[in-house]
Amino acid sequence: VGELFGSGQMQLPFVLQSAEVMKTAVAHLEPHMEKTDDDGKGTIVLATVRGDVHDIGKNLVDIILSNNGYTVVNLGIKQPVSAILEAADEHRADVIGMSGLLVKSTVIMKENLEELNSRGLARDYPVILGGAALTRAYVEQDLHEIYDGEVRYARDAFEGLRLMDALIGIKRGVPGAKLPELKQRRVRAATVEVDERPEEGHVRSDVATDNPVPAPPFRGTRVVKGIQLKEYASWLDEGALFKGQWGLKQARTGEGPSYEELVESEGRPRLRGLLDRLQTENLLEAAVVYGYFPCVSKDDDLIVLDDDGNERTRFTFPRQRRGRRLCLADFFRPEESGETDVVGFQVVTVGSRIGEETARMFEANAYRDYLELHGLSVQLAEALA
Ligand code: B12
Repeated sequence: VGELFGSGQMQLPFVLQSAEVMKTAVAHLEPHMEKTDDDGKGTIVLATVRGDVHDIGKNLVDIILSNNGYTVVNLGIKQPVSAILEAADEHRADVIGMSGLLVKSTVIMKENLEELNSRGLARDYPVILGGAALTRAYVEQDLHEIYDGEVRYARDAFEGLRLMDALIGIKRGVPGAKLPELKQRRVRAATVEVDERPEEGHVRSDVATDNPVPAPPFRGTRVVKGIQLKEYASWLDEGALFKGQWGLKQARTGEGPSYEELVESEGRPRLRGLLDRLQTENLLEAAVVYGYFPCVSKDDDLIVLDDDGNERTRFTFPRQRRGRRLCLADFFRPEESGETDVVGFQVVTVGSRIGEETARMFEANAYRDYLELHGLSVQLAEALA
């Protein structure tokens, strides 16, 4: 099984299934094995950083590392650096792993590394960083430069495992243990020309301001509950589900089943099974709040008004720094036009029961079901939207 994990050519769903088998087998054997005094293979403290709630990726890392014999202290989401460091100290961690999917989290990770520096802990804790907003160059060049210890990027849980093996190997003096070469940027970041916004005044894009303001069907909000799965299931994006969430893809070697074959043999049958289950076990509580509000724009802001024309709330959007310099605010009538525009908002949910069910699956080591049901619920929320 270890070979399968390491190869990086395995399909994620099957890797998770193997992990389930391994965990069950170990749980069965453990009572019959002799206890030893050694500290185990190594310990990692894992956390999603402050302000970030994404935990699926981190939980996969937990599954893969713990099934390969590492002790994983999984702190959960939105963890401030102080909590991470306390846990690292308490559990005498060998490595710290931080996860984050928001662009904002890449900045938090940098601050966390600076905090480790300033507490003089950098030499004690090598750090592995992961999450879709990071790039290898940002971690292995920019962050590596500022961190006084070792910091590495893991594209996925398998790379995390290889790094963990290398870091622990080095720490324990295993012959031949070494980290892979650092990635160097081919082009220096500083040479990229950025067309900075002029200092004086504000640049609006060329988006038309004279198209007719649409008449909303109503003003204010409406709540819709009791929406049946069949009303939105047809909007499910299968590609996003199978590729993005479930990790179905052809092996990198080009051998084995193609993506299309996997969709037929694994994807669709399991999708049908899960959709049936969602129905019969009544796990979905789809609901929507939507509404239309008066608004105007000012520079990069969209100002949402109440019925008396007073500011209710305001969103500030980023503006392109090049080209047409578009900004979402430009698509609404400017305040100085004297006219009022209309904006529509929607919030959707598939309810909290499904979250409780996926949490139960993770606890029960049903990893493949956990990943698939979670991914499906995310894509069903998208479909509902
Ligand atoms: C599911 C999801 C959610 C779920 C999260 C549920 C949960 N329990 O995790 C919910 C609905 C709650 C959510 C909320 C939000 N989300 Co969201 N979400 C996603 C989505 C669709 C999938 C993420 C995911 O689970 N991927 C699957 C896992 C397996 O992949 P992964 O996390 O990258 O992990 C792998 C590797 O990166 C690596 N890895 C990751 N961490 C680590 C750590 C270590 C140590 C190692 C070794 C490896 C490693 O290994 C993992 C497995 O191989 C992404 C879009 C996308 N397709 O990526 C958006 C996305 C991440 N979300 C986004 C946003 C904006 C939000 C919200 C702010 C939305 C909002 N306006 O409220 C909130 C965030 C609130 C907050 N404060 O964090 C944006 C981020 C944009 C940005 N650039 O900042 C994305 C990219 C969507 C988009 N295109 O706009 N989200």
